[in-house]
Amino acid sequence: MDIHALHQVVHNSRDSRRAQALPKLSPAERDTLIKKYHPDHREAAYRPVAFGPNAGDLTVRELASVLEGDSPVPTELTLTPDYTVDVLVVGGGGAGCAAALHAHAEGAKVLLATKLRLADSNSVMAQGGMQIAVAPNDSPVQHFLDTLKGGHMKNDHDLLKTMVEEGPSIAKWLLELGVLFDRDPDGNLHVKKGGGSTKERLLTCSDYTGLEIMRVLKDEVLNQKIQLLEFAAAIELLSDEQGTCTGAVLQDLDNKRFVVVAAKAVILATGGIGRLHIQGFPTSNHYGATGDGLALAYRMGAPLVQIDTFQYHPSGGVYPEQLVGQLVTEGIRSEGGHLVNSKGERFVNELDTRDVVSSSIIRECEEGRGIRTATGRVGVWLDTPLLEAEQGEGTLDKHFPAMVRQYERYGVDIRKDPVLIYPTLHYQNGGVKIDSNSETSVKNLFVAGETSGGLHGRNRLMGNSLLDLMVFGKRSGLTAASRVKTASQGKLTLTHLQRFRAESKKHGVTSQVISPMVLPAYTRTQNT
Ligand code: MEZ
Repeated sequence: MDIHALHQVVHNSRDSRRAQALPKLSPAERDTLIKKYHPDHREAAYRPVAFGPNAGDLTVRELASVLEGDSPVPTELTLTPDYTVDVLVVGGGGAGCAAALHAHAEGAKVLLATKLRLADSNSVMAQGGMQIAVAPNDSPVQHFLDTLKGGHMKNDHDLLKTMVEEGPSIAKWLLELGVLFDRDPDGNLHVKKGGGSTKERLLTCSDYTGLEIMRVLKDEVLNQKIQLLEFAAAIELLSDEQGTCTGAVLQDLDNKRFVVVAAKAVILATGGIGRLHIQGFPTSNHYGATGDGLALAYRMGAPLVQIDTFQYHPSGGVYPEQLVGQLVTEGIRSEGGHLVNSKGERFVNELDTRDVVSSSIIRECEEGRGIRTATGRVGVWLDTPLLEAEQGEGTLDKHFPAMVRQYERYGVDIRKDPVLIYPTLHYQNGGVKIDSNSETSVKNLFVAGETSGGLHGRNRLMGNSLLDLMVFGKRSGLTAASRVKTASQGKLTLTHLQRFRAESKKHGVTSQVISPMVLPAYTRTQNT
C-alpha cells in the first residue's frame, strides 16, 4: 500500500489516542520486556574477546574483531617525530575541542588531530539538547538520581557525581563563549524534559543543539590558533618501555604517509562505534564513528568496561530510504508526539527510558503491529502533526526546523504526515575505563567522551552525552596540561604493539581485520 494511504490510521485515531490510558510497567515487567526484545540480549550477537585486558568478556562480534584486530603500523617503523608537543588530542568533536581548549588555556602546547575535518563528529549532529540542572526546582542530586535510575544503577558513581556537579559551570562557560541556548520570554534559559528525567533539564538550540555548540567551539579552537591536523587519523599509540603513553602514529589520509607525534600526554576523543553497524543495525552516527579509540587504548593495555551494552535510539528513520537510521530527535516525544502502531494505538509511555521504548517498538513490529514499507522495512509511526494540532501551527518549524528541512528534502511534510521510525544504533554505553580526571590505567593516556565508559551505566539518558563531552573533555585537558608541566618526553617505542602481536599469536587469532578501521567498511577507495 502507498505510504500516504497508511498515514490515515494515524490521522483517524488521534481522538481515541488522546483518551487512551498508557500501559504502566512494573520494574519486573520492564525487565522482562528488555530481556525479550532489546538487541543487547540477543545471545547469538555476542562472543568473548579472545585476549587482552578484557579477555573472556562478552561483547558484540563486530567490536570483538576490532579489539583483536592488527595494527596497520609495522613494528620496525622509524619513530623520528614529525611533531613534538605537550598534549596530543585525537578527535575534533565536542570532547576533543573542549580538551584542546582547556589544555591550551593551561599553557600546554597542543596538537589537535582529526581524521576528517574539525567538528566532523557525532557532537555536531546532536539534536535534542544537553542536560544540566540549572532550573530553580532542579539540582545536581536530582540529575544524579535520574541518571542512575536510567542506567539501571550500573553507573560509575564518581564519574556521574563529577558530571552532574560540574554541569552548571559548563553551561556558564558555553554561554560566555557565545552559545545561543533557547530562552523563555522572560530571558531565562528554556529547559525541556527528556525521557527518564523527573525535571525539565534539557538546554536546547531548537533541534540544532550540537551544531550550535560546535559552531562556537570550532571557532574558539581556530581563534586560539591551536595547532590542527585534519585528515590525519590516529592509527597507533606510542609507549616507552614502562608502558607510559608517549605519543601516536597518525596517517595522512591524503597521501597515506605515517606521521609520528611525540607527546607527553595523549587524549583520545574519537567518539563511538555506530559505523560498525552492530547486528546489522543502521545508525544515527557520523561517518567517522568506527571505534578507533577503543582499539588504540586496548592495544596499550587499557581495560574497557560495559562493552556488552549499546543504545538503540527508539526513533531512527525508516522511510524514505535516504533517511534510514537517521536520528528523529527524542525532542518530538518530549513535546508530546505519540508513537502509534498499525492499529492506531499507543503502546508505551513515549518518555520512558530509551531501552524500554526501543524494546516496545521492536515488540510491536515482531508481533505484527508494525508498518511495512515497499522496500520491506518495518517501523511504527511518530505522530508529528499532533504537535501542530495541539500546540498550534508553526510549532514544528519553531522547535524542529532541522527535522522539517531534513524530511522536506525528500518530499515529506512532517507538519501534515507522521514519520515512520524504528530503533537505530546510536551510542555505546561502555568504553575505556577512566577515573574522574579522564585518565585510563595507562599513564598519560586520557580518554574523554563516548570513547570512555562507565558513566552512563547500561542506558544513557537523553542529553547526558553532550554534558559528558564537555565535563570530561575539560578535565582531561586540565589534568594532562598540569601533568606535562613537570613531565619529560618519554622514549618513543612500539613495545606494547610487539606484546599485543605476541599475545594474538599465542591465542591463535587469525583475524585479517586491521584496526582502527578509520572509515566504515563500505567506504569507496580510489580503486573501487
Ligand atoms: O542525547 C541524545 O542522544 C539526544 C539528545 C538525542 C535526541 O534524540 O535528540
